[in-house]
Amino acid sequence: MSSDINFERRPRVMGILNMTPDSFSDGGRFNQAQVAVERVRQMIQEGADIIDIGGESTRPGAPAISEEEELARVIPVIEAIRHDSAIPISVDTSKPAVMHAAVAAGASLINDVRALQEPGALDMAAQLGVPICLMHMQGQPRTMQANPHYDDVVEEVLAFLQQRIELCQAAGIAPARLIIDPGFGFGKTVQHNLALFRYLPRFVKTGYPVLVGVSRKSMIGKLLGERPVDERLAGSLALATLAGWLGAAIVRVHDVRESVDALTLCRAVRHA
Ligand code: PT1
Repeated sequence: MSSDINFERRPRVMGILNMTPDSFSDGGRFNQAQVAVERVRQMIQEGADIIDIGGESTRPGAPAISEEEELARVIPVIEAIRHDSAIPISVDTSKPAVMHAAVAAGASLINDVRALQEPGALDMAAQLGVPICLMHMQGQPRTMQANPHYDDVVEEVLAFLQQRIELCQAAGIAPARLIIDPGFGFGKTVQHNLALFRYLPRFVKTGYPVLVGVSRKSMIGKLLGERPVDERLAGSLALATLAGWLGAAIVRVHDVRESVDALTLCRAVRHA
């Protein structure tokens, strides 16, 4: 578990595929799957290493959705992508039934923003045998930005992830299957997010691969003076580059081509 190992290759780029209604205004599940397959083809061409598919919006203020709705949003899309290409698929879910159906449909990574805390999730993940990303969140998406509080955000997030890792091991999940994520924007102020970013090496030093998701997030908007979401590319690339420099193993992004370029240059300097 050497922390230097993450500098050997450029970080993997995880391309985001949102199957939430805010990203698809028009109805029709078949049409949505077709559009999704096209978008995935494009991200593959741009150099994506993994595609992350989520049906539950977890951005601040987003409401919970039912299992039925989440299954209907993601499973046909995973099937369509699996039929079209061999790209590794990650499923962004906290629900055991969605994890099960997604892996059966061809997903090979579980990305859980609730770190397997939902009833049945830990046992389901153990049983499915795929890698798992454990993310930290304070609260729930709908209310998490109301009043985030920590005495020491870095220590508390690290301790939470260590505790989840231990519970995973007790449930029979091998450490080699685990990825950790500080959860940028999930119940955190801008100052909390910056502290976590600054101390990313503490997470890297655990030896677990670290996933960083900051693409287009409101912390970038706030740090640039309330910049709207469609004007956050340069900010997103700056943070993707820094994440690579600090040892992140996976960077979760909307803008795949630009992020691959940034991380390729980051690696070139790292190796000079
Ligand atoms: C993430 C992540 C995720 N982020 C992982 N999965 C989202 N592993 C979804 C904002 O402040 O960072 N890591 N799945 C998206 N969630 C958010 C949160 C989107 C905050 C936007 C914001 O703008």
